[in-house]
Amino acid sequence: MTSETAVPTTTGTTTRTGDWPGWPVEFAERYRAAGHWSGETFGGLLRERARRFAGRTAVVCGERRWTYADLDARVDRLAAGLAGRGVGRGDRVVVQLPNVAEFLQVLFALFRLGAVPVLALPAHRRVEIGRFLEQSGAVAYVVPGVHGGFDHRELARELLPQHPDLRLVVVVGADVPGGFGADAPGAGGFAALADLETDPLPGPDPDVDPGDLALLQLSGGSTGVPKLIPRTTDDYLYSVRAGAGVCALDPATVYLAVLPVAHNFPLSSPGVLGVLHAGGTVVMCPHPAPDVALPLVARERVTLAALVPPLAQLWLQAAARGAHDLTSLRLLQVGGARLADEVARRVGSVLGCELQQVFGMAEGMVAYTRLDDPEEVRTSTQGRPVSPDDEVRLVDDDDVDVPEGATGHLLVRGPYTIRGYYRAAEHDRTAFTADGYYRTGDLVRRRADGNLVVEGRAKDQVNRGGEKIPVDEVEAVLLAHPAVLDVAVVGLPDPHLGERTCAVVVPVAGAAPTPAQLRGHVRAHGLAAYKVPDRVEVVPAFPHTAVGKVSRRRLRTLLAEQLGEKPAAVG
Ligand code: OOB
Repeated sequence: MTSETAVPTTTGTTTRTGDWPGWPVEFAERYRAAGHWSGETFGGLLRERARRFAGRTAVVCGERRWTYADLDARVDRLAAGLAGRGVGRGDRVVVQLPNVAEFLQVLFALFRLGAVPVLALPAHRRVEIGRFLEQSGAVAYVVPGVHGGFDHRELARELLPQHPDLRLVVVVGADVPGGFGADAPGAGGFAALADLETDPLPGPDPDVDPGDLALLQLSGGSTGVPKLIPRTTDDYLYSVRAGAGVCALDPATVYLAVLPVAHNFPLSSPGVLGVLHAGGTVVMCPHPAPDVALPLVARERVTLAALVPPLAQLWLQAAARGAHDLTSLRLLQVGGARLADEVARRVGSVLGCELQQVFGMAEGMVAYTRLDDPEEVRTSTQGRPVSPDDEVRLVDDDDVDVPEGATGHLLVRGPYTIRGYYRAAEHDRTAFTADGYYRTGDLVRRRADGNLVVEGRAKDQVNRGGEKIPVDEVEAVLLAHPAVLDVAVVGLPDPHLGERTCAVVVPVAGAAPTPAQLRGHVRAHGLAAYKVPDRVEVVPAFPHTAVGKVSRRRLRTLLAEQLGEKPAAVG
């Protein structure tokens, strides 16, 4: 990766490299002058916190507790080991780890080297990981041994020959006693993380340019192949710092990491990075189910947690049974998908804590309800952007601003919202406006008090309880099945998940594929399990729109009628 160079573009000069567009220089200057882009680095941040909070607990994982000094020292030892294996500044490294302390060690070791983590989710499988390796040109892949019954070493073995840039596989779990990889001892011929650790490099930390890439996040995707999201140190650290401020994090904060920590919400909104920024404690939760999470809340006196709506509902049900001491909990963040107002209203009384709604995206903008907002705002809106320099527009199909209070397409621009994807210049032309706003695909209304309400979605994506499914990706896989003539994947309302997926399939003449065969086909193709359609309906033909396109809206209505359900309130 080349460091920041100024390249003239149609919008003026930007902080772009060849691989991703940065911000126009006048914006960059404004964000620096406002103090948003502070020039601080993640590696430097941990170093400073380790000095200030040396003996305080940074992370709890099972029975293991690492102080800030421990974490910092382990990060140094791993950074030295990775450097010894040739991982350096600008190198991309796909990191696919569950919620374990080593996630933070790996992340900060890469930050310290100026290398760029590509943050895969544990649920991703051959197709997704293969794509991340290819799109990023990653030199290394960090995996657990066996997690959730899946052997990641086998996947690495399969992918290695297909990706010539990939030269190092690091296995973490094999060395955690009693941990998530205990059933699969051994790194399977790859480098075990513990064996990589070595004496810290002498001399000062490598130079890291805060304008360079800090990490690559993943987009939920709606059209084509899901894209990588280039986040710089300046912009990401600002969103973390601002989020930590809005949530009033401090050294007494004990955060339970329930959602997969690689996701932007539990990572940076303000998430585990915000907690480390504040000198608090991160408690890694090995599984999101209430019977695992709630005893941890009680044991570690957790003050803060972040959930998606279906999990919030499960927590409410479990907490109502009263078996666990949840008195330490101060704040519950819920986001990633629309939280129903009636569920929102129950959080305070059942869990005995405040609710904060969070509406954000890995591409940047994050809105929060504020801690001192009236109850009505916290239970029926998704809050307002965290930065005074977040710019929000609500427009109609022709990009004309809708009247105040009306619902429109949400466009966002600001100091931590990307100006384009990684190596995807062609796609950027439609994903962003000419003046740099990101088209979120969300249908949003802004109330007179400035709070946003998410009313629906215009993008071809299903939001399955916070997990984003690009429908055309699943459709393409189903179309490859010999018995499938045509297919449309739509979201159906689901009382628990908000939405679940239904693949509507038109078979080729004479064929009669069964739902089980088609679901098995998607799974065998190597997609993450959450993308396997929840339901498959085989129909003789589709309803079409006036222009001959399949009408997803009509399909949803027909299916809902057939199933006796209300259609999902999405575009
Ligand atoms: C978060 O990030 P992503 O990138 O997985 O998904 C972004 C999309 C948004 O465009 C919107 O469609 C949906 O997820 N969404 C919500 C929501 N929060 C996200 N829809 C309705 N209500 C909400 N509260 O999901 C994400 C990133 C950072 C913080 C929080 C969530």
